[in-house]
Amino acid sequence: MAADISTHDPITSSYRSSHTELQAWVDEVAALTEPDRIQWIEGTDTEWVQLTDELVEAGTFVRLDETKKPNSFWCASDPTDVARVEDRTFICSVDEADAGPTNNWMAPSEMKRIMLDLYAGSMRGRTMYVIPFVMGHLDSAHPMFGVEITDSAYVVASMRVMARVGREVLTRIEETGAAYVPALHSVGAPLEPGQADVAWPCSDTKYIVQFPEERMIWSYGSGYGGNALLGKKCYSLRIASAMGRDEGWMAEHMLILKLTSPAGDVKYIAAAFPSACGKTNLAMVEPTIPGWKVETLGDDIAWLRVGADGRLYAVNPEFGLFGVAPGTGWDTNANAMRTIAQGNSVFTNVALTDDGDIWWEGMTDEAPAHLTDWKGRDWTPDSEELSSHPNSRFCTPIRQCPILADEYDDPNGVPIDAILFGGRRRTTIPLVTEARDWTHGTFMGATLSSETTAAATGAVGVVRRDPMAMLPFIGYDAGDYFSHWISMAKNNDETKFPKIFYVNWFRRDDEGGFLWPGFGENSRILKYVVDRLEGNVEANETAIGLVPSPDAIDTEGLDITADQLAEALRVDAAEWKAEIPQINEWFEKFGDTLPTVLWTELDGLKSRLEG
Ligand code: GTP
Ligand code: SPV
Ligand code: MN
Repeated sequence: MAADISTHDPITSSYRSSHTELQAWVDEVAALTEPDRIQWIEGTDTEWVQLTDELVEAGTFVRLDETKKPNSFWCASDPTDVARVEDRTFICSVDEADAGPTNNWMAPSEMKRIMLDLYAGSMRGRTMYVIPFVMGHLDSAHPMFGVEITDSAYVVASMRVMARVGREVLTRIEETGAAYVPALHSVGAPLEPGQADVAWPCSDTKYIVQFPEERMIWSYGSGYGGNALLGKKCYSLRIASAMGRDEGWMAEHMLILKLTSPAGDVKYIAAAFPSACGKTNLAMVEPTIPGWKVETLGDDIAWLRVGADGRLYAVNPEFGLFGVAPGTGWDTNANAMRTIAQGNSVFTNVALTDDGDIWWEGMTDEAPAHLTDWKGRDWTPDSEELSSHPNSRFCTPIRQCPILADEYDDPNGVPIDAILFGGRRRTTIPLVTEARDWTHGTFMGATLSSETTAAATGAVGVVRRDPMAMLPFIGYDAGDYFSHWISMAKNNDETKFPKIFYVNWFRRDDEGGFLWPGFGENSRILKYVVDRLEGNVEANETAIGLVPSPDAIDTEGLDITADQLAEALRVDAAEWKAEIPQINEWFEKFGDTLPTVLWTELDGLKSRLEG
């Protein structure tokens, strides 16, 4: 990235780092992108006020009413920049084969040539922010540093919520000379002298690029969360999954929760569901069964390492929640409502009420009589369009979650007892199925399927394979990723590893209604999982795994008919036979990298379905 800094006027900077490599990178990016000024992010309250005041001044943020949502802001993106762009996301490994059949790939040199052109002068007229951050704990045995350079104050405000950022982190990087992931982001909307800015600058040209060997991220053209808050999906999943493969740990798209039984027994559960398929909701669930307690540890990402005792420990690398807004209400996710009620939050692409609060579909049964919709237009309950984009999000500090588990502060994380995979399927997949062992559980994860959602651009409701809910996030060949799952148990003591289950809250009846009420009632399935871990209940061997008979699920006080529950749990041989060719085709994509044991699992499934 050679650019001659001496030909430019010196750019004012709020700081110069003693870390020569870091300072050299910052200088190099500044020379390339030509910002007006450089601001190093400290993480102070004064700085938050400065940033948010500037965002209000620029028209990007609207300050909400202090009595309703203190220190909180409404924000509307450009209508074309509302979700992750999977078709513009690349894994630029040196060797194309290392990106595998599920990722977009371009040679690193080719991608750099294209992007250096785009970055040239891309920050003109803007401030370049330097955000030192750490994913996970600063005092972790393996602190995972990053530095994001961005020309978006929205990104800075959001990163301050989503990650531990600022002076303390920078000092640690400087004092220890630790490695960090350089993450470069530009919205790609330079300003000519005197040119007025827009509320949400972005570009029609978008690239979200990971260089796994260099542990480096370049993002261009989008301001949206997963494309622009580079500590999140780009680092903590795509880059971290490649690190995990090399170092013997796992980076997963999983929530982490703590479950306490009425007797006081504690279990830790991690669950991988695809984007907008219920992680945030389950992570904060209020059990409907008496005496059971859920506490939150994480709602989106888990890093899993084997501890000294051989168990798999999970840490949430994040510091905030970036949750799907629509469908979040007092009836469905009261704890998320309590979290945002404390303020200090950014709401993107939801509706604004006339009294300076926010609203979205599903927050309350009845919509307010008048709103400003996410596109800034008048909205009434008679309006044709939704008031909020289906992928609108709340960005809020996890510390405000009233049921945050104390273990959140433990840099070593919590030992996981069970892993749940889940997807959004109208048919075929039972409410809950248990894997016979880790390899079978890996097969379940590798063949996980789900209907696409608004979290990514493109068609919604199309069934696709989404292995381990990681399809858009595996930073290398997915076949190698499955091998890594298999080898995690092989290289360690599988008997100490979590049991694996596959759940589906989204199966429908003939009229299209959900067979299972979901949300708080999902606690009944958590209880069943504990009962299985403890050996309290039997499960039936079926072709696809261990499925409960209806009486193994606690339905006391639940409004569900015996037929509905049986239907939710049913293993339909015909539906599963129809699934086989799809799984076959899916596996064939991988060629040699698919672990043979997964073919063996498929053969076993086939023969059991025939039998
Ligand atoms: P990402 O943040 O995109 O990774 O998503 P997530 O997995 O955290 O999804 P989230 O919990 O935000 O849920 C997404 C949508 O699914 C929301 O609209 C929820 O209301 C809905 N949802 C969550 N749990 C359930 C459930 O048990 N049943 C039904 N029917 N819908 C659910
Ligand atoms: C997802 O899409 O899975 C999210 C939201 O959690 S984002 O951070 O935008 O990727
Ligand atoms: Mn997610």
